[in-house]
Amino acid sequence: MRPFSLFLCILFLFIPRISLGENNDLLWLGYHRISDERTLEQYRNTVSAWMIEGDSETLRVAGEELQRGLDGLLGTSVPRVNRITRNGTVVAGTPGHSERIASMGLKKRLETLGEEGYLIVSDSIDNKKVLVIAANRDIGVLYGVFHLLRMMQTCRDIGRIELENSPETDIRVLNHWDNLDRTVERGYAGFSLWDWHRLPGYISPVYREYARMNASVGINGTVLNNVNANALILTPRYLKKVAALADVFRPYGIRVYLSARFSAPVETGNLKTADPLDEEVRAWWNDKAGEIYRYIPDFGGFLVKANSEGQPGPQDYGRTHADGANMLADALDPHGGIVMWRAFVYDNRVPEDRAKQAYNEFVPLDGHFRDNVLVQVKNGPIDFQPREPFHPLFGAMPQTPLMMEFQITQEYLGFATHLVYLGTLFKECLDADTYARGKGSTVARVIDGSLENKKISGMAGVANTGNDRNWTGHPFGQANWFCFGRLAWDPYLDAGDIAEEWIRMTFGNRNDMVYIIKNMMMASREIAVHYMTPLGLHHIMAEGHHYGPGPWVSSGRPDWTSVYYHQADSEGIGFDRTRSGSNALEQYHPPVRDLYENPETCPEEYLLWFHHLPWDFTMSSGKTLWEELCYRYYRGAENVVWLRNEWEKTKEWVDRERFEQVRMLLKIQEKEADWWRNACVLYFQSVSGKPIPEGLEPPEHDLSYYENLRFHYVPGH
Ligand code: GCW
Repeated sequence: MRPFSLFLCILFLFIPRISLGENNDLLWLGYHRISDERTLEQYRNTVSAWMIEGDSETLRVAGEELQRGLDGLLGTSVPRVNRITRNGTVVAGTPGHSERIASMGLKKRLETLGEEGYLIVSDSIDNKKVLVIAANRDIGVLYGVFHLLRMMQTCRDIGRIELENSPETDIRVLNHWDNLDRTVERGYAGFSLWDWHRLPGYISPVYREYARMNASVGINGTVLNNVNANALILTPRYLKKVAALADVFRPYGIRVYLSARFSAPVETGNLKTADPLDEEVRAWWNDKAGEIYRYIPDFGGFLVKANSEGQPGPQDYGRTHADGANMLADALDPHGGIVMWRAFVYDNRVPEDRAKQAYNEFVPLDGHFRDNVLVQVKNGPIDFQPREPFHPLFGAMPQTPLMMEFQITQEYLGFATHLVYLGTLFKECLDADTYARGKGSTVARVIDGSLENKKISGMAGVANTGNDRNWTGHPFGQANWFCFGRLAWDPYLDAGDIAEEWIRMTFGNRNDMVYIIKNMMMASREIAVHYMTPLGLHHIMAEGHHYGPGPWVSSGRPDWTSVYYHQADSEGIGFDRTRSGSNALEQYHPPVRDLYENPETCPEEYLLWFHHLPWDFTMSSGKTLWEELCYRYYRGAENVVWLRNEWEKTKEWVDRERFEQVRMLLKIQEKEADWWRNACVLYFQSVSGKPIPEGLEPPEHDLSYYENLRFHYVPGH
């Protein structure tokens, strides 16, 4: 060996073996050794061995997870045992497969926990202290394992555990807007995770990791393809690929669903019509369902976008959304499948405020859907804006299970470039009181079915994943995926607590670091609202790709322009949705309606959503509306500088790779926040004719500069 090569070899031996990007890849399941020695000591005394009783694929992965988690967190190999000979053995299983667990007198408690629930209790068996994870089904055991590991990852006391847990909703799904060519509509983290070309022969290890991550936060389903659907997904060639994915996901309790294109019988079945009342069409869907279940015996069902933004649907044949949904529901019902029918419908040929149209279409259909149909409603009445009031359909369809649709991918919140924690956005909606059945009728209670005693319930999140090595593009995008899962499982959790869990699991448990990052996350959404759409403004982004501001957009389909939504002129600004305007407020129950109807009592964050007001309207701060608008834009942009400064403080604690990534992204975010502020303030000034208040730094360029910016190949479009 040449001396230089020898030197390189020796050098290599001394280089620490960290693979680049490893922390990013592992997401929140890095299981790094507990750094606090006292906690470590306590954990090592409490957990010294583990056993899983019974045998199934799910129990096998639960065992693998325990092994991986405990070894990592405790920094030592924790043995699997089959007898309890020492204190600190974790015993996991179901009474069905474990006599030990069956004899523990947990039956009554387990009865209330359903198929997916579990309990974790400290107990003793044969005079030895044990930690028992018990569930009715294997999947509950896996969820219990993840719960115990999460407690350890977040340094919780595990000395004496006594807890029961089960999900509040039944269907907890990601919606992938992934196309068959691997592009992702509104995706900002690379290409689709699904390698359709090489499936089913090649099973990427990513699929299993994806399932693990989802299971760790309680997600139990995935809709693989875009709601703007390609009918090919329902053909045998693709069903084989779908089946291969379903096989990988199954042990983790993840069911596969598909977006169905309503016109598939015409496009791939050679029928002349897709009319849902036509016998041949109905027979085609029945056969299709049978075929799908031959490939995927536990197939979940269909998600459908119909008669929306150009997609085909039952209205093409003079039928209703219920006719369409019920036809598919009938086809799936014998196999146990469900239909998630989207309420995101609006039509520019309908001379009505877009915000009112879904309610107008769907409320009359309440009570007309089959039992296995859920109507999937976006959180707000327009479209995933930085801030929207809750959708009035929540609380208006007592006989229909309504599923929540949140958007995890940040289409309107800075793509995968801006640090925006969505926990606060999700919670704002879930906690909102619809007053449908008097005070306390929160959106969360509509969604989990408890308000009207629904038999089925669910929550969907439009995924932010892609084949970027960190899965979500922005390292903090991971928190939004995590948070969605936690809230789908339990919509009553606190956004701050979830943020804190994620930080601890992802970056470690140093309290000073956790404190800083949590504050950043908790403030981040409001900051973005300020520099993008303060005071209830909405839908003023650039056309089509939605990258950056576009308050001037005024040509083309009116309900796709900005001027339609902000209605700014020399007199004032805002969309009048009170009685004197579109009266969208009539769709809300009286206490909400009355509160919002009056600009003096309407929360300022929704002011311009519901009111058109003069520029000199006096705000609670004493400033005029014009001044307040300007101040908010400036405050939003300034606060991004604050975010950057806060992040700098974490430098010594966060690993270098992620620290640098976030640092670079925050720099871009700062520039883009300034861009939003400048473009919007200048544009609104051009209509209000008012001066930018003194003390606020004048924008760098003039309005025409911002209006003329053009971008090519914007992602996600
Ligand atoms: O938010 C809008 C998006 C479209 C999307 C549509 C929908 C999948 O701009 O890209 O289409 O909503 O939710 O159907």
